[in-house]
Amino acid sequence: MATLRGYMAGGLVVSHLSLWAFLGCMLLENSNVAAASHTVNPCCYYPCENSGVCVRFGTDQYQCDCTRTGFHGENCTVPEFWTWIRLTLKPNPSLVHYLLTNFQWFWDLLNNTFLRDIVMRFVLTTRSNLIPSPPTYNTEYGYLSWESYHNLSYYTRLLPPVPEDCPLPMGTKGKQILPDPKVLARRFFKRRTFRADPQGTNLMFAFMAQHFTHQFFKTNNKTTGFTKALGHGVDASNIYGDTLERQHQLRLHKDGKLKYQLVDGEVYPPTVSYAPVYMKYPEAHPPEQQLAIGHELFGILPGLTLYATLWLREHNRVCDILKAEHPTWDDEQLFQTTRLIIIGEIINIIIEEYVQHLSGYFLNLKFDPTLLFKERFQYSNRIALEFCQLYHWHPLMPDSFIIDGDEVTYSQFFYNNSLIMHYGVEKLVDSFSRQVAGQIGGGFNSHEVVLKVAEMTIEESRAARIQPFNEYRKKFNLRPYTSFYEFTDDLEMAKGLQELYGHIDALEFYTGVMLEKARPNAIFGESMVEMGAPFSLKGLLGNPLCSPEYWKPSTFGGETGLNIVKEATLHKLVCHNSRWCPYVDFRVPGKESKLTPRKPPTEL
Ligand code: ISF
Repeated sequence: MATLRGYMAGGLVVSHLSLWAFLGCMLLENSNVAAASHTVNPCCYYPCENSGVCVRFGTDQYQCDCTRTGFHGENCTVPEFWTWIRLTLKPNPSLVHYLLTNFQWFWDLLNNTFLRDIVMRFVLTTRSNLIPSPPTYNTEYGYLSWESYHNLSYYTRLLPPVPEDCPLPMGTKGKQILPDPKVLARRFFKRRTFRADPQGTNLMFAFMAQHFTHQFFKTNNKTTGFTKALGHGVDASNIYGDTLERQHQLRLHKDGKLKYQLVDGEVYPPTVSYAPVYMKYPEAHPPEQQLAIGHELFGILPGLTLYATLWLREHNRVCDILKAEHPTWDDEQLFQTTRLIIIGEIINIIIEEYVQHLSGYFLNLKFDPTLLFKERFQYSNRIALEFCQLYHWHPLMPDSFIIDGDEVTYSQFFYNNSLIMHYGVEKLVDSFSRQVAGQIGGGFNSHEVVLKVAEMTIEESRAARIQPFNEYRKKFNLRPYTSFYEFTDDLEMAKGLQELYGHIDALEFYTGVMLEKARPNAIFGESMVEMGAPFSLKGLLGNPLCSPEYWKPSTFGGETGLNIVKEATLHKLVCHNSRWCPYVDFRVPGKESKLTPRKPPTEL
């Protein structure tokens, strides 16, 4: 806690703040807005820096708890000696990013030495250390509470909500009324002409992003801040269902396998008549065309059904392999062990290919849980509302879909499983891998059909009282922006945002991460990576499978199973489960990774 002297000095700051609060109230009264009291909650000023915790005392006083922040002083602004040394030596994130995305010759050398492990360990620990574990706040509790820790139905929160009694929606800066989400979406999010992602991200990536993240982002739309995905991480509930009941409906109960149907000799997810689970389809949709999948929404897009089909085939393929080695195992053990292998495969593909692509790094990322065995690291994870907000990447969606040379519009695409059966897995993978996705960051790139989602995300952030973008910049060790002109290079946008928000410190979180200028030749801006990567890596490595207790051959039924996990690739996922092997990658041809291929295709 701050010292007595610190606290007294804090009192001085408080009275200073109170004057402004008083003026604020006058203004409020003049503009006929009801104010709860004449003293403003001092925590509305976000006075505590460097992750200090603001606690209100009395009515107009506060204390910053700087414990273990490495700082002291009333607002946790004075670095301790070692903190000062660390900060002085620490390169800024833009420089680190520049180094990691340039000097290929250097990384090519490093990737083949023990230094790769050291750098990878450093990435994992520094990123994960930014995520509190055990988790802290949630939408209901802006202070630590047992309820918040214990109740898994909440998304956690990295920063507490803006206090209810603040004079302005974002605290003490900006306008009385936040901009209309519709206006924000139409003016700054809406696509003018399609802007391809400069990193060459394709639709295979876009659908993977959606398929993968929907296992842990299942917002309960009835109340803000709640989730239906109680696994809080990579649990493959998008494949196996998020309840035991659903899982049992999807299982064949023979040899550990999942139910399936054969169409022209090809394996596809079963119909809902055969595996009776709830799937969201338009009312008139005939049951024999409704496919039963782990996630109830995955019938919406054939890209998601495609991944559901691939994972279904992979699950049943692994069951056969396990059964051959363990003829005595019952259905349950084959199922459970296969599920662990599938989860391991997912984590591997996500780290070594998906995140590798997203990062644009020349450092060869490595999925190796043993890297953390000597580190202080908690094997647990709680999904945060901020992570969910960040991951709304709808600008990835193209204007239309080009499948085997045919142009397919959105209305022809939605709920249309016949596309999968008509073209087959191979042609879909090939087409999605060849079609470039939209750039996520920088604004003006959301297709009309997904524009509503941006609006809803902004509405959610308001209902949840998410703190301003600049507060999150500080939380993730980034310098807060001082103006909209620094935040974006687009003058029209800077001017518009200034007009609507009134102050850069009142800019909202989601608007901020999406509209921030993208890094040169990158898919999005600095904040998306610096804020998203910690959540992402903590979620992947915090999985129980990566813990010393689980990460051993026996967990996966022996060396064979462990090797399937260790050697999983997107290429194998597709080519082990299709008649012929299409072009498959997370980026369009011509933008292939300049890194040495992970596993040569000949190994298949
Ligand atoms: S997810 C995400 C970034 C933003 C969101 I939302 C990642 O998954 C990601 C994770 C790690 C990295 C990049 C992207 C790299 C390795 C890094 O840590 O810088």
